[in-house]
Formats: sequence, C-alpha cells, structure tokens
Amino acid sequence: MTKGLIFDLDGVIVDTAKYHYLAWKKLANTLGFEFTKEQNELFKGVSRKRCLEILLEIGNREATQKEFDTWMLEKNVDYLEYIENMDASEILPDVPKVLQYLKDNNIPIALGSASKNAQPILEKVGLLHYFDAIVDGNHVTKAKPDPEVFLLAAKQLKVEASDCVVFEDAVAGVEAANAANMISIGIGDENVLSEAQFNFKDFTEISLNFIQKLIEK
Ligand code: B16
Ligand code: MG
Repeated sequence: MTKGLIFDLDGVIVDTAKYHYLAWKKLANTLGFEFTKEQNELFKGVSRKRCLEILLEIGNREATQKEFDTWMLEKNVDYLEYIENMDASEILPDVPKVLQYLKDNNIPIALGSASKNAQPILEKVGLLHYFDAIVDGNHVTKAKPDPEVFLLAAKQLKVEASDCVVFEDAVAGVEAANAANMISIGIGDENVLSEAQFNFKDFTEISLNFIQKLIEK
C-alpha cells in the first residue's frame, strides 16, 4: 500500500510565524493598538482573512469591506518584505533529513498549508523539488479545521486518505488531519496538540526508524 506524507509549512518546515507576527503587529500599531506574541499564537494555521477578523476583535475595531481588503493587502505586502531574504538557514532542524529519506524510498510528498505564499517560500529555502504536490491557501475554499486541504493533497498524490500521514503544528491542522481520517503527527507542545495520534517537539525527536514504520504500516 503506497503511503503519502503531507507537511504543513509554517511551524513544521519553517518558522514563518515570526514574520507573520511582525506584519500583523505593524498593522495593529498603525490602527492604534498593541498585538502581543501570545496573541499571535491564535493565528497559527489560521487563514489570512480569519487572522484579520481576530486582529480586529482584539483591537475592538470595525472595518468596512474596503478597509478590510486594504488591510489584508497591506499586511501581505509587509509580510512579503519580511520573507524576501529567507534562505535554507531557516529550515527547521532535521526536516531535510526526513524529506530526503522519503524521496530515497519513493514516498510521495505533499505540502498542505493555509498560506497563499507557500510555493515561493519553499523555493527560497530550496525545498520545492521534494514536493510532488502543493496544496495551499490558493487551492482551497474551506480553511483548516476543514479537511479539504489534506484531502486535496491525497488526491493529487493519488493516495487514499487513510494511507496519508500529516505533520502539523496547529490545533486546527491536527483536527483537519483527523477529520480526513489520516494519521496526525503533532509537532510542538503535546499539551496543546493533544488530539494528535503522535506527538514530537520537533523533527530532531523523530527517528528514521519511526518514519520507516509509518511508511511500512
Ligand atoms: P498567508 P500554515 C499558515 O501557515 C500560518 O500558520 C498562519 O499564521 C497564516 O495566517 C496562514 O498560513 C496564511 O498565510 O497570509 O501567507 O496566506 O501553518 O498553514 O503553513
Ligand atoms: Mg502550521
């Protein structure tokens, strides 16, 4: 039975959360309120549109549709500036080791991310060539925790959903993987990601032996 492995981007492959934070903070400050790193935790795995809705709730601000669209655009322009110079040094530890192992074993690999900037980020850090399919915020109509992003990834890999494994750092992403009937692997705080079937702090904790077991099952 062929397995398919699906990776989230932010928090799993690279830490782009810090750049999202800077861009959202800049917008909040422009609008006259503060936005903390703790509040930024709420944004992980969440779509850009939903992030702005939450930000406006935090700042107790209303927006016309035109303002809303303008602020989403401004945030993204700033975010693109922050990620402009990303390179391979920003790849999270041991991620290339796992991707290379999967490639060596002919296991299809997909990206399943909420970000609309996923492909250029993979290009910048030099990992694009590992991916057989890229499903991101440009391809889905329903955000995580809806399973759409992962189901679409499985379809593109031509692998049954129940034969897929998902690496996720966000609660909504773990929920989406579980809803897709896939094996969910939480990367990060196991108390936060308690719904995941397996938990690891990061990829340095994941042995190639464990990966081998996953692809053999
Ligand atoms: P963009 P992931 C998510 O990436 C981020 O965690 C989340 O904070 C961000 O709002 C979302 O992508 C959309 O990103 O503004 O680039 O479209 O974790 O799903 O890879
Ligand atoms: Mg993530």
